[in-house]
Amino acid sequence: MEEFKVKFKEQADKLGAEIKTMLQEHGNTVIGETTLAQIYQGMRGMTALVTETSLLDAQDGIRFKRRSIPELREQLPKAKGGSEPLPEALFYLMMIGEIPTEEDVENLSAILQRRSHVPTYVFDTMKALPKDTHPMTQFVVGVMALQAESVFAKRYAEGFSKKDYWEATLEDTLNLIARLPHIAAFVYRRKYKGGKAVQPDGMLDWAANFAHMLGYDNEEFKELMRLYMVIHADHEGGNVSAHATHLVGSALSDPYLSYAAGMNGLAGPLHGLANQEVIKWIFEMQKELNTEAPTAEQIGDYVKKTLSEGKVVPGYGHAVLRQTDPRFTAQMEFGKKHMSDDPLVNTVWRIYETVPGILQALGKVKNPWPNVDAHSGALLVHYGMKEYEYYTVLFAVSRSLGVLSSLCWDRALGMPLERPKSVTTAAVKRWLNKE
Ligand code: FAM
Repeated sequence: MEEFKVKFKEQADKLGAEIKTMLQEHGNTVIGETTLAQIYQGMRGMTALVTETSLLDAQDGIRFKRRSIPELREQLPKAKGGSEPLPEALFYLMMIGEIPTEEDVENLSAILQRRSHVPTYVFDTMKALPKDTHPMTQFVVGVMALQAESVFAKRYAEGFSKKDYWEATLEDTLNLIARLPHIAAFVYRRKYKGGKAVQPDGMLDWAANFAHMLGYDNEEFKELMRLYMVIHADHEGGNVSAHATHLVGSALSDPYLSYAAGMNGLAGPLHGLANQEVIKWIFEMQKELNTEAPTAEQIGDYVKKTLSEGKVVPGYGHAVLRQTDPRFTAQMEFGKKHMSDDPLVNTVWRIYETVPGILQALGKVKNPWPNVDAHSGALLVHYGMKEYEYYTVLFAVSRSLGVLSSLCWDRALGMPLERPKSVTTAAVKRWLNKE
């Protein structure tokens, strides 16, 4: 068995034993209360899930095994000559719980390289779709076609022991993560570059090879992809894509089915699709105002117009965060380092100076600050990737690292079927003696 798998199993067994003891001693401890409002309002603030990979703090943002985004950028191994963290290293951290050595990361990159072949029938299935189909739909169809390769589904059909679920889940996870950049690049090249594929380069790390297959060989773009794949990977367990993956996985649907379910959620405009909405909104503003660099006053008027039309300002607000998202800040730092005079990037920064005050003044928006999606598009456009409908696919490739490592933890810890209780409003009225 690969050393990576052995190490993960050791960690999982240790944690599993701790949880067992904890539940024996404290299983009846009350950890919170639920109000009527919470069950009608998207379960905000209701603690109801366990996710081992990351934890979100409303003020400090996301932490992966206690490491913040700035700490990850500093501590995770980098590519040779690069200064951004390697996403393989983050995956290792989420699975093993410690910062990997350079050698650990090289081994993991090699494991992924070996597993990266995508069968032709997957591409043929995707080719059957009209080219103008949304990139997220093409991507998820590719993932679903690949489901035929699931080791978990095959072993389950043959009949296998519960104690081996984790290994088949990890097999599928590694295979899927290895193959996703190929499926994603195929969507991009097919839809926007006349179908001309770029062959993978086995010498490159996972994110750099993805950039290469997309057709971007600029070293800075590769660095951007490494950063992008790290910061979008996970955001604890309650967000739509993580929760959907976990929920579907709890039915013992294999990792392909579970991940595809999560990515259908990521494709929603209030979640991952917001990154395409942001750049679309900025392009429309530039067009309407007939300038590449609108002033703060012009931006303010445009924001008010957006709100008066009953629309949200994309890239601003968050269900949990109550501060500027550190993932936004990391991208801003990348922008300052590599493209400080880019007009579009400067517009993103001017929007940042303008929007929070306006949203705050509405009195109802709980978080007026930017989230991860407010910045990502402008960086991509700088390197020539203007096809904003594609952006959520990049997010999806990155999100695989978090939601699939979580799924491995679910299976290794023997997490059960998720089945919360629901009620009708008539039942609620009876509780309240209104009927
Ligand atoms: N622009 C205008 N109004 C906003 C707003 C924004 N950016 N963010 C929140 N509001 C409104 C919201 O529509 C609601 O209004 P009503 O009461 O009239 O329905 C009110 O403020 C209270 O909402 P909230 O409690 O502050 O936010 P929620 O927790 O319900 O929703 C978001 C959170 C992210 C869905 C919401 O802030 C939003 O729609 N933002 C814009 C879309 C976006 O950027 N999504 C990406 C989220 C990102 F982190 C990700 O998943 N990738």
